[in-house]
Formats: sequence, structure tokens, C-alpha cells
Amino acid sequence: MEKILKNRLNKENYEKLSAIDNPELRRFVAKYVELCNPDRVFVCTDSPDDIKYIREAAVRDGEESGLAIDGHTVHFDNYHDQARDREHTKILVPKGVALGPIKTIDREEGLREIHEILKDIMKGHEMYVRFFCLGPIGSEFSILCVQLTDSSFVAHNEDLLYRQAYEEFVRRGASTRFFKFVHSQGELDERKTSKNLDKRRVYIDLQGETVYSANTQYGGNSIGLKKLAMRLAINRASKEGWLCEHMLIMGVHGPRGRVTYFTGAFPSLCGKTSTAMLDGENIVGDDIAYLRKKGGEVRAVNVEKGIFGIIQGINSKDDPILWAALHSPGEIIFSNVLVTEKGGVHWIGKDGEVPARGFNHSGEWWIGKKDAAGKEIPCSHPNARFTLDMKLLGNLDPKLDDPKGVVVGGIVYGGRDSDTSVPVEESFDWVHGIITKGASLESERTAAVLGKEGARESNPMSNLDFLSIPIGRYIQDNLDFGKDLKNPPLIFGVNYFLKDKNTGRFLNEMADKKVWYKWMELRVHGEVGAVDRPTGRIPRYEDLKKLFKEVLGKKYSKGDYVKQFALRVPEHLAKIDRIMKIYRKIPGTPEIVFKVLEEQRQRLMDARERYGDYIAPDKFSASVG
Ligand code: SPV
Ligand code: MN
Repeated sequence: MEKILKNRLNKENYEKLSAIDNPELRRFVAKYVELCNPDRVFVCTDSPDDIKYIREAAVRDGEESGLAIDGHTVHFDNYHDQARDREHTKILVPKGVALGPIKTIDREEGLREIHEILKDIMKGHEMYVRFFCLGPIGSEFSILCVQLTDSSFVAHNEDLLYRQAYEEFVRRGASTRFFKFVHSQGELDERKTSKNLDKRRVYIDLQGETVYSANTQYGGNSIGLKKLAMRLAINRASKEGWLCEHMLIMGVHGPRGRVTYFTGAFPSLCGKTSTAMLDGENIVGDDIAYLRKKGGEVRAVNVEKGIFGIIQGINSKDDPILWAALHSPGEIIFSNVLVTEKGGVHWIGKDGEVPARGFNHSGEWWIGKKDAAGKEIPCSHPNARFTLDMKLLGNLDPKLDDPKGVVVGGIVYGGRDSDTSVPVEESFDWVHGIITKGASLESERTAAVLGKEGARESNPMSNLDFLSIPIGRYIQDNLDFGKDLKNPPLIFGVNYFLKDKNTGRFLNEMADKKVWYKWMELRVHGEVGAVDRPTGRIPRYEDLKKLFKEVLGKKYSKGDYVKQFALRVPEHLAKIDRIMKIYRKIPGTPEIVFKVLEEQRQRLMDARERYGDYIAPDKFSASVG
């Protein structure tokens, strides 16, 4: 093993690696240097020179190209490699283990297959060895990681997204336990995008806490510390009694200078980043949170320090802070957007006119260009993204790097739901919230996953794609987490996508969500009343009227309130049927899931008997406080 490292690393890089006294690390690097067979190995110490080397390598290798604004670059993924690949992402399991809808493969067979794919895969390429920390440095929440990749784009992305940890590895030496990631983009075509998509694989080995990813560049498949680490963390969390969630973390400003922290789970493309970026509030994170119980409270840290966000729809009016960052000098990687002749970028839903031509994920592009199936290609891919370090943002919360995390006052679940749930609703208690909001989360499918858009899918806690343990156990973990809390966070459901039954138009404007968060903030502190209904507690009209005025300077009519907050009984009953049907097929679903849903069904049927199918909010009596 030592011989491999000595032979294959030059003196400088050998010494950099040797500064870390960790035999497990040396074995790991040696094994994959030998197997993947790169031309060169670069060990990144996080020194300014090393970071610069990676940034420049991305342009030198052709994985990124410079743009007009200083620090901005653009990267393209293969036309057919634009999103997470559910089909070929599998958990390696011992013989006979099944995880229901979660894709698995026999561990030995999977290891054999992926090691065959990885053999000599880095020939002609450079391997980058990088050290990071998921969560703040020096925190009991955090997990150290090593990434091996031959993609400078991946190594560069991680630099913006995660806390550097070479020094931490040096300091901790042999006692370090860490997650391992091996990634190769594989052979590239002339556009420097992964070519062998038939051999695209993401295999997750829970036992070895290692993830292998090959023949893909798209961030959700390739950036080890993002969704790949999540599968490992969910497994570890389940064993250790904490939670790894697909959640944003934000600080909402309340009265008298108070800041209350919320976490929020939303499937991709359902307003998660824009919620985390809500104008006037603070962002802690937009994608992944680790939650632990401390002193009877729930605390959360952001696993990341940057954003790999969806760019579609970002405009100057709804996203002023991101808009400013995306138009200022600074290190930003755009992916799969439209690039104009002058080195500008454009995307679906950006202010201004769509340029007539340019260059995008399909190569040369012009308005009206069609794909092989005759479908018009939009200017940017709907899942086109940007990567930036949150230090570029004016609304970053000062507690981002607090090793103790932030105290969670409220947890929010939201999906894309055109016809059932109200814009905001509080659940009756932890168990009711976890079951009817979290475990019952559904969304109309979006472009973040390869496949058909629009179909309604169940997505427990918006975490389904990342689960590495049986769903039933995951739900039980969530239920158990609420036990013995002195001060359990309130659980809310939100829906930004509700439509008018008659006109089919959205019932809310994007900005309205600011009001929902202010209302939830007050609820956490018991400073505003609510209306109890069969499915949860909704705001009173008077309170919303006041908040709309204060927060948005807008008049909020009773008519709007009634339309938005009417209880749609048939849709709710249909949803309960759908959810029950799904959970009945999932072995190990906790019995209480059925009990709580059944009780909710009964409450809805009683209400329907008294008031009919569609029930105005004022039929139910408001409570005070
Ligand atoms: C998501 O789709 O939830 C993302 C981007 O955050 S990805 O890295 O693809 O998961
Ligand atoms: Mn995500």
C-alpha cells in the first residue's frame, strides 16, 4: 500500500497526504489510485494555492468556462445527465434485505460491478483528493469526509459548498472516522460531458460508509457530500438517535428583535431555496440539516455552507438577494444555463427577453430548436443550477458556523399541491404533524428527477430519494425524536401552489409566503390565535389582514381568505386514501400512522355531514392564544 502511494504520488503530494496520520485514509487512497489509475494525483490542503489550483483546473480541463463577470464560470452536463438518476442509484444490501421502494442491489454484486466500472476509469485524468466537514468544524453534529474525484468541477463545487477540513484531519490523526466518496466522470465527449451514460452508477455502501459514483457529472449524482452523504448520514443517524433531513434552516424575525429558527422540507423545485432566501429573514441553509436533541430542545446545523440552487424562475422582483449575487463579481458556477455570445447567461423565467441564440446543454441553441423527439428545447434546462458560497449573500445568519447549532422553533413541510392543502396550517401536536404533514407529504413531480413531470408522488419528509433505511423505521425515528422534548417545535404544513377550483389560477402570490412565516413565528411563541379544524389549525382572518398590511403593505380581503382557507373535504379524503394505500404496502409502517390518519378521516367526515364538501373557515370557531 505504501508502495503504491510512493510510486503514484509525486513527492509534494505524498508529503501532503503523509501529514495526516491515518492508516485507514492511506489504505483508501492507495486502493482507488491503483484501481482508477489516474495520470496524476493532487492532494488539496486547502491552502490558497491549492484552492486556486482546483479552480483553474476546472477551466483548464474544459469542465468549466469563464463568463463575462469576474469569478463566474459555466459548466454543462450531458444532455441526458441533467438530474438525479433514481434508476441507477442503489443501496448495497446484504443478501435477502429489501428496502421496499428504495432501490437496492446485493452488496457483493454491486461492489463487483462498480469496481469493474471504476477500473482504469481515471486514465488520462488527474485525481483530486479533498477533505471536508459536513456541519460546522468542531461540532458534535459534524462528520468528516474524504472525496476522491477526477472532476475538477466536482472538487470546485465542493469548495464552495462545504467546510474545508484538511487541517482537521491533520489535527485528529488516527482517531478520525470519516465518510468516503469515490467519483469519476468517466470518459468525456468533445463537450467535456460524461459519455458512457449506460454505465452511470451511484452505489451506496452503508457498511463501509462509502459511496461510489461513476460516468456522471450532474451535481446530485456526483458531489459526494451532498445527496450521496445524505444516504450514509440517514443510516448513521438512525443508529445514533438523531435525524438527517432534507431541510432548509432559516431565522425568521419576530417582534422585539427576536429571531426564531425554522427548518423546512420541500421536494426539489417546490420553493425550498426561495423560502430559505425569504426577503427580510436570515438564511442558515437551503438543503440539508442535521437535527439533535439537546437539553429538551431540538437543535439544527446546516451540513453545507453554500447553495447548489435551481436557477429557473429567479427574477429581480421575487429574489432580490440572489439576483444581486448572480450579477456581481464573485465565485459562482452556473450549470446548464444559456450562455450568450458576450459571456452573459440566461435562464427560464429570468427578467428580460430570451436571447435569440446562444449555447446551452443541447449545444448551439436558438429559439424554436427541437430535440430528437420534436419537443422544443427551452433556453436553459428546468433543473439548471448555480453554486455559490453563502458568504456572497447579504442575508446570511450569524449562527451558520455555531457548533451548537440553532434552536428549532418550527418545522415546515410543503409540496406542490394544486388542490388540497391550505397555504399554511399548524398540526395539533408532534405526532399529528409528523404523520399528516411529514409522512403524508406529496408533490406533483418536477424536473429535478429524470422522468415524467406533473404526476403526484408521495415523498415522506421530502426525503424518499435519500432514504437508506426502511421507510417504516425512518418514520418511527421521526416519531420517537419528538419524545421527551421540553419544548417540541411546532409542525406546520405549507402550500404555495394552491389553485382556484374554478379558474385554475394560483390563489397566492409568491410574496405571500412572507406572511405565512411571520404568522408561524408568532404561533411558536403563542402570540397569536388560530382556528381549529379537522386537519389542523389555520390563521384567523383578522390576524392575516394585519400581517398582510404590516409585511407586504397589502390589503387582504375576506374573499381571498375564504378561497385560500376553505376546507376541501373531498380532496382531503382522497389524499388520506392515497396515503393509507401507500403505507399499507410498506412493511413496518408504525400502527399509529393508520390510527392518526383514520382519526383525521373521521373528523373530516363529521365536518362534511354538518357543513358539506367545501367549508368556509368561519364555520369553525377561533381560539384565542
Ligand atoms: C435536490 O434536487 O433536492 C437538490 C439538488 O438539492 S440535488 O443535488 O440534485 O439533489
Ligand atoms: Mn435538495
